Amino acid sequence: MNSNLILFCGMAASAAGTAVAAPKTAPHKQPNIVFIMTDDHSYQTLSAYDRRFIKTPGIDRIADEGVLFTNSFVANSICGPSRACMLTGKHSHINGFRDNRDQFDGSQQTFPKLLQQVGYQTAIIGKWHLKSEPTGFNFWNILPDQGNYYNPDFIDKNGKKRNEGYVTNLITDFSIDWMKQRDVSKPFCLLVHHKAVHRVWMPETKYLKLFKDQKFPLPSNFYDDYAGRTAAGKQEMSIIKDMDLVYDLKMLDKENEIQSPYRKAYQNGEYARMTVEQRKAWDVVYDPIIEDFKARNLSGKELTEWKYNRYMQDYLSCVKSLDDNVARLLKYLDDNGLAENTVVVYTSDQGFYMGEHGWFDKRFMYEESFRTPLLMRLPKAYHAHGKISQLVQNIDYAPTFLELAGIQFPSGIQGESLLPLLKGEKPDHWRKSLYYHFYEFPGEHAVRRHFGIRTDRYKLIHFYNDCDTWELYDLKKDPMEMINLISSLKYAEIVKNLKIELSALQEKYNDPIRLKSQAE
Ligand code: SGN
Ligand code: CA
Repeated sequence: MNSNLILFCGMAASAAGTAVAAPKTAPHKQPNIVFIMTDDHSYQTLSAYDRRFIKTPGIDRIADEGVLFTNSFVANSICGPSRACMLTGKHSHINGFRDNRDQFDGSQQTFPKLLQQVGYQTAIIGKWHLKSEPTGFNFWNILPDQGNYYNPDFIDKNGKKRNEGYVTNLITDFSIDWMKQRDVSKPFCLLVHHKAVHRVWMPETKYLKLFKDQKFPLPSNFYDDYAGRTAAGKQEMSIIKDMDLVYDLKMLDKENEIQSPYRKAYQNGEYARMTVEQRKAWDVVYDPIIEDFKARNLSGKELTEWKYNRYMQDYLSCVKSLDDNVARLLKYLDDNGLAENTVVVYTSDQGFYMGEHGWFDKRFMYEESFRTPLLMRLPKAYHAHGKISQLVQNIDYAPTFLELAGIQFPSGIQGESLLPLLKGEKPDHWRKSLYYHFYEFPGEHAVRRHFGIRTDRYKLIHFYNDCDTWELYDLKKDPMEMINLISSLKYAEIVKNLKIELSALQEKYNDPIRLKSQAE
């Protein structure tokens, strides 16, 4: 076991945190909640945050008419764990779902269950990825595991059924269908949880050509050499090394000349799911790209940059369908008199690398995957508009939804209600630092286990398990996190104080894995 850690085995997973009193007078009747979450949607590809790559007017509308959180983060940057944090308002070591191989304990308290107790109708449609059957929902219709882009299977209480169509459209169709048949006398909470934009980024046929001829600028740190960052050098999520020509980039040549260990996985997987018509539309666009790619016989830097571009083209096309569908959902709320009393939330289960550090995927506590988009449109009674810059985390959603519904939420929830921020207040006591813990190692993409703390300016990370390293970043001077300052004498005092604060967070959140002493 790593010398920097003490494992408090058997420590009760009792929850830290304080109960928050219910608002004395509810500002209005219980609002409906539409909680839209996408999978792996980077803030870099959402124009409310970043206008370099794509315009997303459908999603941006939520922030234009509401608020945009500019410092929104997750607690553990990977799918299942993120979802468990959101449902419970608790960190992974408390809700028990540390990595994607775990199974969610559905008997525990979640915000949908608590909403049901005060009369809400609850539903989840789309990606679930928590293995156990959903609990706390009056209706659920979920994708098995990761789900598929084309003609996906969905599972509801009656079993599994294949549905013809594109997954992002289907999830929206089913969500609207559910709203149509709900009991209109009750408030509702609907979780619209998309599969897109998860690997392997299969665009909808109508958008196959959208970015076909577009070139995207490489991030400034694309050719990172990982100097001074051991764990970053050991990952397996590099566009150069790990992004597969056939599986990820769709170069399934008929002549079977492009070598790939994952050829069959793509051919018998997503590609095989298409109908004859869909595949025809697909091949009409991809066959010439494949032909051109083979003719150019690229290597070295040229091949790398071709791969980056190809990745961006498919990823962004999937974002386009998401944007259309968010616009469609908002229109349904408008057309049915629901816009005024419905909280609309848009987020992703984590951020994603668009080539920063040379990567795709997530997991690291570095900014691109630690951050996640968060946009909210509020009922009339909440006055905040524009940008909210306080540090917020996905464990905050559960207490926020509960407080919006007028529930005095039970102690044990570790997140903070965002309500004061949504009312336009600037509370002095707001958190000054965030805690993060990632566990999935050994595992796909080989990101080492780590925990850390982030303040508005600094980030301290400790990698452990088969790695024993510390990293410090001064985010003001080095926003791309290229210079590890852990050994810099100039920062020694900052490191000392951050370690003290990190220890305090581990104690506050009751993490059984802790620093042995603050002095380390
Ligand atoms: C799959 C992907 C990985 C991805 C994990 C977790 N491989 O295993 O690239 O990191 O999901 O993603 S794939 O070959 O199946 O596409 S998560 O968002 O569900 O956590
Ligand atoms: Ca994800």
